[in-house]
Amino acid sequence: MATAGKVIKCKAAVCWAPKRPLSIEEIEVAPPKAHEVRIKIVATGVCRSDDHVINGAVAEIKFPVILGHEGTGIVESVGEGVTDLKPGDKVIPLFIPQCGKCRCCENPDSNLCYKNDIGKYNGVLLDNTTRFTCKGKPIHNFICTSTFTEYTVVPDIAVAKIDKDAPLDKVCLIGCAFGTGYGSAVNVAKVKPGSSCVVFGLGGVGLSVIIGCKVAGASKIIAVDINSDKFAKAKEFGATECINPKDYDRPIHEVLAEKTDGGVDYAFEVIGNTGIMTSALLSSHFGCGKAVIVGVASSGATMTFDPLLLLTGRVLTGALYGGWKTKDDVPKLVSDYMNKKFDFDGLITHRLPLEKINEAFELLRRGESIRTVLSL
Ligand code: COD
Ligand code: ZN
Ligand code: ZN
Repeated sequence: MATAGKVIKCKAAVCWAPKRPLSIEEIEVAPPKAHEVRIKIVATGVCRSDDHVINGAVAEIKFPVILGHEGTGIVESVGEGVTDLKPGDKVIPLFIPQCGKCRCCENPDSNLCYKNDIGKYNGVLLDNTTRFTCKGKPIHNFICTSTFTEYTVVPDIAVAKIDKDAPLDKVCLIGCAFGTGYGSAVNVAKVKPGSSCVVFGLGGVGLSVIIGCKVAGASKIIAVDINSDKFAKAKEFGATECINPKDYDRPIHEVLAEKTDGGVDYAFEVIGNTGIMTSALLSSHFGCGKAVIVGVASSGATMTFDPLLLLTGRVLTGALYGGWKTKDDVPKLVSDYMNKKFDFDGLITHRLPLEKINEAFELLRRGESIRTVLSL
C-alpha cells in the first residue's frame, strides 16, 4: 500500500476529558512497530463501556483517549515480525489479546491474557508508547483496540483474521456485545438442552445471552428488565417470557422461584449492579443452579450474601468476553455467523456516520438503541 511506512492523517473521535462530548479531529497515526498492525477501521459499535469512560465512571483511564472496542477493519500495513496477518486481510481487533504464552493463555479454562489493559488502563501499546497524536499531543489507546478512528494501530496478539466474505458492518458486534453475551451462555454457563434460564438486563449483551441460551436448547428463557420497551426484541431473540420487576411488590427471585419449580438452572446478571448479582444468585436453584456475572460493577462495589447459598450446591461464576480465547475463537464465531448458526442482525437498531458519534451515545443513554453501528 502507498501509505505503508508513512504517517497517516485521518479523522477520529477524540475523548479529551470526561463528561464532555467526543470531538471529531484530524489525527496522525504512526506506522506500526514490530509485532503491531495498522488497521483501516470500517465499522464500529457504540458500547456501554465506552460511555462509562465518557461519563467519568472509570477513574483509572488516562486522557486524552480514542475509545471504541467493537469494530472491524482491513489491515493496511504490518510491522516487523508479524507473520499471520497481511495487508488486505479482514480483521476484528480484540479487547482481550491472546499472547499464547502467559499462565492464562496456557490454561484452557481462562481467556484473560496477561497482556490485557482492562482495569489497568495504561492506554499505551506493549512498548509503553502510543501511535496517535493530535494537535501535537499524544493520544492514548483504549484496551488494545481504539476503533473510533479511521486508522488504528494495535498489537498483533490483539487481532483476529476473519473470513474474507464476512460483512464487516455486521460482524463488528462479535467484537464485544454478541461475543460476550453468547459466550456467557454457551461457554461460561454451558447451558444444557431443556434447561431454564433467566437473563437480567436486555441491552445488546443481555439479548446476546438470550441468543446463546436458545442455541444451547434451553426450554425456558425468562427475560427481566425495568424497561418494558426491551421485551419485543427479547421475544424476537428467543425469550419465552418477559418480566418487569416494577410490576411486583415482592423480591424478583421469589417470583422466579414460583415460575421455575424452586429456581432456574442458569441466571445471568447483564447490568453491572451488585444488588441484581445477588438476585441472580438467589434466583438460581438451591441445589443445582448456576449464576453467571456478565456485567461489570462500578469500581469498589461489593456483594454480600449468606455462604449457605453456595454450600447447598449453587455455583457463582463469571468471565470477561464470554470466556472466549479471543484470537482462536473469534474467527470461528464469524464462521458460525456466516453458516447461520445464529443471527444477531436485529441487535443493530441504528446506523450513523462517525461524525454523529455523540448522537449514537445519546440514543444508548436514552435506552432507544440496542446497538448503533458507525461507518467510517
Ligand atoms: N433491573 C433490571 N434491568 C435493569 C436494571 C435493574 N435494576 N438496571 C438497568 N437495567 C437494564 C436497562 O434497562 C438496560 O436495558 C439493560 O439493563 C442494560 O443494557 P445496556 O444497553 O446498558 O448495556 P449492554 O447490554 O450494552 O452492556 C451491559 C454490560 C453491563 C454487560 C456492559 O456494560 C459490561 O459490563 N460488559 C461486560 C464487561 C466487559 O466485557 N467489558 C469490556 C467491554 S464491554
Ligand atoms: Zn463493550
Ligand atoms: Zn497471554
